[in-house]
Amino acid sequence: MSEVRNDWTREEIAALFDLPFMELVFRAAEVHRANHPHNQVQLSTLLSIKTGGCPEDCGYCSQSVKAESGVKATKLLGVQEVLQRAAQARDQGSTRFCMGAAWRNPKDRDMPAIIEMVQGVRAMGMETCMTLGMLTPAQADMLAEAGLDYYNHNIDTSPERYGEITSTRTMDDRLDTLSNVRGAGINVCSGGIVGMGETRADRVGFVHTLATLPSHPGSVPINALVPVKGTVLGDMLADTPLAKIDDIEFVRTVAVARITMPESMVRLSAGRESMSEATQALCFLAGANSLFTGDKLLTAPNAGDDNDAAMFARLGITPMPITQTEAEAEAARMPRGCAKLQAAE
Ligand code: SAM
Ligand code: DTB
Ligand code: SF4
Repeated sequence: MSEVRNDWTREEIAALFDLPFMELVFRAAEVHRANHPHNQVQLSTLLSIKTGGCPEDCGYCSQSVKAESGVKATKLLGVQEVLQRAAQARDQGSTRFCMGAAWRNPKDRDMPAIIEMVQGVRAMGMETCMTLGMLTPAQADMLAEAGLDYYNHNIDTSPERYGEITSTRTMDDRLDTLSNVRGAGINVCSGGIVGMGETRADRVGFVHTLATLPSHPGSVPINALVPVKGTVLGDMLADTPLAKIDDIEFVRTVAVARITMPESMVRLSAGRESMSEATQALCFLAGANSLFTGDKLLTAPNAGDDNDAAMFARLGITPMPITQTEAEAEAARMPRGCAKLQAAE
């Protein structure tokens, strides 16, 4: 097992990024093998339970009201429809069901339906995850009470760059919600996006922010920007193709996340649809051990189950059974009273 540290410095993280590529990947693979079954990858499935019309202005997102992406706003899906989709995902081998809503924050009137969704999906034997925007401590407590396993809330980029990507909230707002989630005893899922035209220093600051949280997120999604026409960043990338992140730098980011957060699940998230199988294989070698299944993310296309099954067969990867991920979740979860006490300090 590797030592779990929360006192990483930016200099240490920058030095990891600077390592010769083979050395970096080798070290990341060592950390991966010491902490996880290295030929297994966790399968999670995403469902957009409320799409589009979001009042926030995240420059990458097709669901912002500010984007001219053609994504239509919908109402919150009904509980039965969500449960049906979860059952399909479970039957296809997925062990975690992540429900996403294009909200700045959930309204109290939405909470009863959200709670029913969590309870229903959990009753099917899947791990539950929600991503609904900012949460108050009381809302986080309600979700914990319902049995929610994970809450996804990404920090997206470095603290320095955050204001250029989103202006309707701050990085501190994001960190406050993460603290409310931790305080309620729910496991944190937090990561971000690379390939938004950021610098290496921003990627260092991004990983540093995650790796120095009071406890490492149980899951760390690393998204490669899906450039969507009509969004600020999608259009910027279309005009300046050189800003696109190169595959080796993407793998470096995965490797540094693995080394600095040895026990976390590192999820290869958005962007796989346009990523070669060879690059994905390098990411798995560098410690990525989770991905999203299916042919759709929230609004953007994903690799698709058939392609993934073929890739797993070629690479000798098997889906991670839930017993493994549940055991890790339990290990990562603090007793609720203890978490509340710590949050109150
Ligand atoms: N509204 C909630 C929120 O912002 O937390 C939940 C949904 S939001 C779509 C979840 C995450 O998806 C974002 O934080 C971002 O990291 C990622 N994401 C959104 N659009 C993306 C894109 N075009 N490419 C890559 N990642 C994206
Ligand atoms: C995360 O980090 N990536 C997922 C999940 N958490 C919610 C979302 C990816 C969204 C990709 C763009 C889209 O589908 O609109
Ligand atoms: Fe809204 Fe989330 Fe998209 Fe930002 S990332 S615009 S908060 S749905």
